[in-house]
Amino acid sequence: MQALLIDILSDTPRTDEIARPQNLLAAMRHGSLNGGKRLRPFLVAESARLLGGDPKAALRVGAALECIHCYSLIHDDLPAMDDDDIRRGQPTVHKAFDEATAILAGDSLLTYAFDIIAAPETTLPDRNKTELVLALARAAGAGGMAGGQALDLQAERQAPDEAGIVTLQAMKTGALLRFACEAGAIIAGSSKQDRERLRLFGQKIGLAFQLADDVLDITSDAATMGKATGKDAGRGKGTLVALNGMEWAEKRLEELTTEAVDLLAPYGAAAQTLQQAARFVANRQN
Ligand code: GRG
Repeated sequence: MQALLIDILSDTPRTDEIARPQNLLAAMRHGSLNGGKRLRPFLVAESARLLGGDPKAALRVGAALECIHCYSLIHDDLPAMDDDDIRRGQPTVHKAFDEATAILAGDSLLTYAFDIIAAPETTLPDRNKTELVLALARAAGAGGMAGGQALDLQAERQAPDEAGIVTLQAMKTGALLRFACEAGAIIAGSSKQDRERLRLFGQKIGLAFQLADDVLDITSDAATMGKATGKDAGRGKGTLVALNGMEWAEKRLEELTTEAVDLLAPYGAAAQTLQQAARFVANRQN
């Protein structure tokens, strides 16, 4: 993954590109090559492997998804959004460069994601590529992650109820994780039933991921997380943990993990790694 991203973000312009400004590329590298768990590409690779999809294509789709994830972090850290100085234990992109460069680095990573999938090096049938582009656009756009971020900003002015928080989180964090798992089925050209199963698995993981994040915001520290903690309470932000308490959150995390693991039971031992990933998401420490 790292080698592929380094190659994609090289200074050398590709066919039909005019030039690659070095400062912009450096900012994109800063925001995408400096650490990170690479959870989303891992889920793409593993869900594709489970269903017999091409591993090289899965790696490229994983890289595309990671570019979108990194763009979202760069923009989320901007003063107009979450206003953070540290991400992945490093200065955020607007701190290491400047705000305008951080905006453009995010824009360019977002755009590269679709370049990576559409490029001839992603050796999948056109039909599968189109489905991937459509599913990723919907996961990242106004009806997915970006829309979730808009609802999150709105929530600072008017606290949503529990259903509102679940919707916001399913969009802001869940949509990309759901896509990560569904992408494996699209890459493999799987049946509707397999695709739906992986999509549901991704949905459970998405809910668990955000719930764990809300717990860690209270229980962890900046050194472990590589970013500021205690921000939700500081802003009086309505999270499911704030609403229902820590004991409820721990029980809900267990429920979601069991539901996710059970969804993959029909695949037997071949699904073990994805099932472990579901446990990791709920029990992660950063
Ligand atoms: C700006 C359009 C736009 C969207 C921002 C992703 C996001 C939406 C905001 C990030 C805020 C946040 C901390 C959300 C909690 C869940 C989350 C996405 C955490 C970071 O993901 P990890 O833990 O990060 O997978 P690494 O660094 O490991 O890749």
